[in-house]
Amino acid sequence: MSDTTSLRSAAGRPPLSRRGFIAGAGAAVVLGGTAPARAAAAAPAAGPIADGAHVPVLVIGTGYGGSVAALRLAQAGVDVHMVEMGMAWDTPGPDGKIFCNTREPDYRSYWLRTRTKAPLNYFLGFPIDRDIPRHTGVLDAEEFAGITVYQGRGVGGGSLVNGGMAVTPRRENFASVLPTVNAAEMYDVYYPRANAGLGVGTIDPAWFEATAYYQYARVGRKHAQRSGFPFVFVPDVYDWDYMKQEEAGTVPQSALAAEILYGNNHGKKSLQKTYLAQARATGRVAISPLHRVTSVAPAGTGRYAVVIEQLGTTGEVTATKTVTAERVFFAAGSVGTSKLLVKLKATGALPDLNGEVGKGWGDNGNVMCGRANHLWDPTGAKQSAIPCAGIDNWAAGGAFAEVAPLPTGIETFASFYLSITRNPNRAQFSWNAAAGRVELSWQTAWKQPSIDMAKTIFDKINSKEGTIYRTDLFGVYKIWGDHLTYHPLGGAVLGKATDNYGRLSGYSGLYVIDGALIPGNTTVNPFVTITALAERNIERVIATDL
Ligand code: FAE
Repeated sequence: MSDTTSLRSAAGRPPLSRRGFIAGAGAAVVLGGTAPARAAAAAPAAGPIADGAHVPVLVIGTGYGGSVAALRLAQAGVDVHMVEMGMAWDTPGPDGKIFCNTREPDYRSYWLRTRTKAPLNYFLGFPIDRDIPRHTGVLDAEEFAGITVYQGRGVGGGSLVNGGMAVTPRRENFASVLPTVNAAEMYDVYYPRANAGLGVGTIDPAWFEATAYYQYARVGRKHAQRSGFPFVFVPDVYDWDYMKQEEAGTVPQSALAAEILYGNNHGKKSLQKTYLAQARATGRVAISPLHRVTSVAPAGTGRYAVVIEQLGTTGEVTATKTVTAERVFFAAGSVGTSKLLVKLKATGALPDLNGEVGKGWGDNGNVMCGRANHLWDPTGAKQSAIPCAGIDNWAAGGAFAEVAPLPTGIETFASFYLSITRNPNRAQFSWNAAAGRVELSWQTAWKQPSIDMAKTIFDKINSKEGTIYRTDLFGVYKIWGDHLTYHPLGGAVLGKATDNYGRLSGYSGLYVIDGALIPGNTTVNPFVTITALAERNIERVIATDL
């Protein structure tokens, strides 16, 4: 599957590696190719995409939107090349594991940083970040002036680093999520299709009640219910049977060994195990990891020229390639797609993109906080890293709070929450020509509505329980984690920067198919909605454009 070769190295240092790639079908098959053309392409390509290659379809990014597009196009008989700036993540490091855990972040943890940037960066008032070797690690903490945006880097995108919480928004809220999309179609066809494709399941309620690893969630439930808030189980793509076996000691531990933020070695059904595995099995999908797209521009005769930088594992550019494609799908995530489109419009590569490009970006109202419980309410030294439940106060207070783990390995008496709130603020990406970079107009103060909405839950719980907020998790005497988001959405909004199916305005054959389409908020965790929308859009594109 990959040629990445790892050599043992000193602990914590990156192994020497040749650049990895995943080779599927050959590239040069005409869109909708005939059977003979297909047979000619069946031999796996011998390496990553070559300079000067022509491909029918090029997909930028291998997260949810990109994976759905690749699978459905391949099933329709179209050969696809996926270009991914992150690594393949299919080869163990010196410790025999592909990913490191949250307690011992090493060179694999962060994307091109020399110091970790943990979302929860203080403990007991002390900073916990540490030095690490610069490496193309799996989690990017991308810093803009007013917000740090966490994103997955590698084949599988955000599915490599996320909590796997697979939540379909309540139907009554859908109109606020995607106002131009037919809700009946989404709930009858595309949400079910996405949930099936992702392998979504729910925790066994009896095991939930019994296991020490969800004591923290049971404490969260008790406090929510005593204050009159609905407590709901949340589906997840983690293999719940595997987690039971982890507890029984019959398989290697993963969720129960604090593996989440920097990747999960076993039980989580990331896209590599679902959509991308199916896509590769068609023989029509090739993936080039450690390849970053920097430009897309018309090349005449209905083709686009795509400029790609090949990266080494310390981030150095080792080659620059230009390939052509008849169709290009932007699936680089909300930030990646928006940054590319804004730059390409401003610098004259794609001048006919409309003025909506870069607009309508939101943080899904993310805000974090912790509560200090009484000594008779321990949350457990053992905690599963996979969240399984939340507190739903959306209708009354504009907040849905995930009861999140704090898998430190010691008893903290802390309850920890990631709230998704109805924050109305929207930011815009713009090109700073002098600095040669794309900037985002978000301001930290714009989190205040999120804090106010989260307080509708936690002020009440604190008052009922006689407890207080933790002030030692995000700094010294700082209650709110208001500096970040895990859920970037928007920047190329459906029906504004694109038509109602993701076709970019101004350019036939260019599409957006990721979180950039969604205008800033999904009311719950976003990847099921990103996947379902991609399923809807690609079905239409295959039916009408190919
Ligand atoms: P994404 O998955 O981000 O994929 C984009 C891909 O494009 C990435 O692999 C990039 O490396 C790649 N890329 C970017 N720029 C380029 C370029 N120029 N050239 C080549 N490749 C490029 O996009 N959501 C949930 O629903 N439930 C959760 O429990 C949850 N937990 C999360 C926890 C964390 C720590 C984080 C960071 C996110 C979490 N999310 C969760 C959010 C979720 O992962 C995110 O919404 C989706 O991954 C976004 O999907 P996209 O397809 O838009």
